[in-house]
Formats: sequence, C-alpha cells, structure tokens
Amino acid sequence: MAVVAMKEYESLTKETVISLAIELSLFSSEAPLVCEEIGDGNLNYVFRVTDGSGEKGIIIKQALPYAKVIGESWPLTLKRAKIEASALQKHGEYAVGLVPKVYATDESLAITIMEDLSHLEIVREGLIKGKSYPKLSTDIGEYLALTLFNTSDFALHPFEKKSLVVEFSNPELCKITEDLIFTDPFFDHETNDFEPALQAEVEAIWNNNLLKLEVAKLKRSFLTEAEALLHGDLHTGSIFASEAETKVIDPEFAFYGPIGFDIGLFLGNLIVQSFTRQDDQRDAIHTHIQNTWNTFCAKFSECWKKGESDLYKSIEGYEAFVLEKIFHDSVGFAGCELIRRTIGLAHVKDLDSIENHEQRILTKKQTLKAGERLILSRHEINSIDAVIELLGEIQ
Ligand code: SR1
Ligand code: MG
Repeated sequence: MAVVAMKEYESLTKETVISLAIELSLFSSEAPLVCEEIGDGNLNYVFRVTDGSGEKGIIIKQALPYAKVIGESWPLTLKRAKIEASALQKHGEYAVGLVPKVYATDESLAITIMEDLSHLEIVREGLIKGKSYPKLSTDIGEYLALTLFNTSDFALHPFEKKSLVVEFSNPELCKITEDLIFTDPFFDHETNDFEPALQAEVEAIWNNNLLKLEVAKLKRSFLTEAEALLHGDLHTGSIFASEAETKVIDPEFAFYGPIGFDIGLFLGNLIVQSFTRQDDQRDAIHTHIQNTWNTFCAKFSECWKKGESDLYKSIEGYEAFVLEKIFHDSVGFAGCELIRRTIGLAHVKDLDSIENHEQRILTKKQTLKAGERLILSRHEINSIDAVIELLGEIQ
C-alpha cells in the first residue's frame, strides 16, 4: 500500500484519517466521509470511517509510540502494528471467517486498515449486560484449535515454523505480559493496583512461596516454549460477537509461545465473568467454559489425524500426552489471569463495575482464591468439569 502524503510516522487525527481514506481511494470520491475515534483499549487509536450513509465503513487502527493507558512515559514499539496485521492474516488463513479482513497496512504509519465490525459488540461488554452469545465457545474453541495446531510443529515444515518464530519475535509486548501477568502481581510492585480492603489477601499472595514457585514455572513456559503462533492477549475484550458471528481482534501481542496461554487467558476471563453472576446466571458461562475446551480438543484431534508432518503423531498415547499438557498449562495460565485482573495494573470492567462495595470485594476475593487454586492444583485437575466443580467450591 503506497501512502503519498505522510511518509514518516505521525499521530493520526480524525481529519488526517479522512485525508488518508480519500488518498487511498477507499471510498468513492463524492462520499461525505465521517470519522470517529472508537478505541477503548490500553494501547492504540482506533478510527472508524463511514461514507455518510453508514453503509460502508472501515477501521483504521494506529499504534502509538507509547502505551495509551499510561502515557508517553511508557514507550512502546510501533512494530506491533505489523505483528498484529501479519497475525490477523496468518490466523485468518486457518480460522476462516473468525478474524477481521485486513485491507491494507502501512509500517511507517503503524496502521492497519481492516473490516468494520461495528455491527458486532465487544464480548466483555455484552457479557456484563447478561448476554450469553450462543456461538461464542464453539467459535473460540475452533479458532484456538485451528490457529494453534496449524502454526505448530504438528502441522508445519520445521523450516517454515522456525521462520515464523523469527517473523513474530515480539519482545516488548511479551515483556508487558511477563511483568503484568507473571511477575508484578505476585510481588509488592508499583504497577499493582488493588482496593485497600484486599490488602490481607494480596499480602498472603506475596508471601505464598509455593504459589510463587508454580507461577515461576508457568512464566518459564511462557518465556521458553515456542509451540505455536499465539494471539497473545485473548481476553473477552479482544472478541467481537453477535448471536450469529464471532471475530477475534487485536493480536498485537502475537508471538510463538505455549499453546495453553491463549486458552487459559480466554477461560480466565470467562471465570472472572462467572464470579460476577448470581446462581443460575452462571450456568451459561460454565457451559461456555466446558464447550471451549471440548471444542478445542475435538478440533485439535481432527487436525492431528490429518497430514503426516510428524511420524510420532501416530504413536499411541502421544496425542493424549500433548492435550493433557495443554490442559494443565491452560488451567495455570487462567489462574494467573484471574489474579492479575484483580490486583495488577490492567483491571477488567466485569469486576470494577460492580457498584456495591461489599459485593465487589467479595467477588474479588473469590477471583483471587480461584486463581490461587487453579495455579496450585492444576496438575490434579484432570477435566474441564473438575474446573467447574472447583469454581462451585469457592465461597
Ligand atoms: C499496558 S497494556 C495492559 C494490558 O492491556 C493489554 O490488553 C494486555 O492485556 C496488557 O496486559
Ligand atoms: Mg488489545
């Protein structure tokens, strides 16, 4: 994609976004273009341009040279825009229809121009309102199996896989995850952010050496196991959905890591949502948790049976070993996500929007307890139904 007017990076504004859309002939020349900034994430600007009639729209997403949530004091690589666009394209090859179409990218402006999904809703927002999105877990289970299996050594020639590991090297964004998910919440670190009423629970976490040992092992997996091209930040705010459709967005944290990480992050966010609901309202979320894992396994097994890239795939017991390892990793990563979303830097609206103080603190104590138990007993938890049972035991 050629960009004539702006060759060097500059922050886009609504006006320059419209000029860019005209310059790139993305709309007919007479269309009265309208632009709005719709980004509510932690890192980027997201602009939506429509043709005035509202019939045609595009999204122009621009990475800022710093983390928007913190400001210019936290510089951040612009390369993440390229990683995000390439990951959308690579994942889209396998999980057809489950990611937005990328129309164009420009590395110097750090922008990605893609399909407008504003007819859909961010899943976190919908779940908070009590929606349940019937297709969500089947679509995400399939997305996880198709993207993770097909970018792994189980599917790719070793040369191709290793060249993708290099292409998706993403050290700065990985460092955010290493700090914010695996390290800071487990130590008395300045990035942590928690309510005073949780002080005793938080100190108990900081002083729990057994827990910290298990988190150290999970962090080590994240640092060293280049199994598949991960989304890298698959929380419910990274998914758009309706009753009929699901689209996974925002893979700027993509890199080669352990397969269980994406699964664990998604499950962890569903678990947080489950604790915010009362009684029977939790069932829909528990069904999604079970169905995500069961769909992932079924699709992963289907992929496993196809192709002959690895002769060991036909060895009795190997597939079961791989799935068991992925399951235990996923449970542990889910536990880390629960803890960091409760006391770390990046909170979630599911918890913070609970208006009643007592109820909010009780729910946060539950997510902390569940997180600890999932991390500590992940090797003894042998089925997704046992995860649901464990959640029922947390008071
Ligand atoms: C400074 S970035 C904070 C969080 O937002 C992203 O979505 C990731 O989850 C990251 O940990
Ligand atoms: Mg994001």
